[in-house]
Amino acid sequence: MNTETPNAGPLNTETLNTAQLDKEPPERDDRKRGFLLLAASAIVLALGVTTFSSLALFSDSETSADNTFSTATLDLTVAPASTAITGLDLIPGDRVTAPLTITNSGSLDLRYSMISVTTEDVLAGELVMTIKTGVATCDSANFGATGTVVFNGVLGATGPGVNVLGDSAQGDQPGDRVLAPAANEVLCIDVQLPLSASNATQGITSTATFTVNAEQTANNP
Ligand SMILES: [Ca+2]
Repeated sequence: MNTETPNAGPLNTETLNTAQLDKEPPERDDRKRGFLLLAASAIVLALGVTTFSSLALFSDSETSADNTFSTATLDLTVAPASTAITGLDLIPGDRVTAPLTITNSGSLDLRYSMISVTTEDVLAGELVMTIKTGVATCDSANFGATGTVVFNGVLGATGPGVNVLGDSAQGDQPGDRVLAPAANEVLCIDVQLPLSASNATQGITSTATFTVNAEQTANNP
């Protein structure tokens, strides 16, 4: 028994130390419980957030469809396209009269101008051309009775020609004429070789080309 006595101390000491380790002070127990409660709360909170995000979010979606864009057309028609007016073997005092119809065949307002270019300048410079709109009957006998004069001058000239109606330069110039979509107007053209024509005009042939230029009126001052 005595031989075991010297070991009793260390054994007891070890037992005591173990007991001390297992039994923590009351304050530390409280802190541990608090920590565990916090951790559990955090887990519950995290689970709660996850559940809320995946199951309880309302949403909605709507559309605005058929947003279409297209462009208009600018299209001018001149009729007849050739030999609108012809005067052959003229002598001083003769005149010829015929209509030329301008039609807006496109889908937007347009303004147009007209240039006359001839194949020579001598006869073209002595032939007198008068253009009217609103003539009830477009022939030589009735030309003077109705309508409004929109041009009075020579038949034309070699290139670049003569501005008969308005100006083909971009924009609105005096004499430019406006036509709405599907609208048309008849230009009644009267050409005469005046009694005062010079002898130099004998035996000459002059051919005129009337070129009509159109442009949009909107966004084009
Ligand atoms: Ca113009």
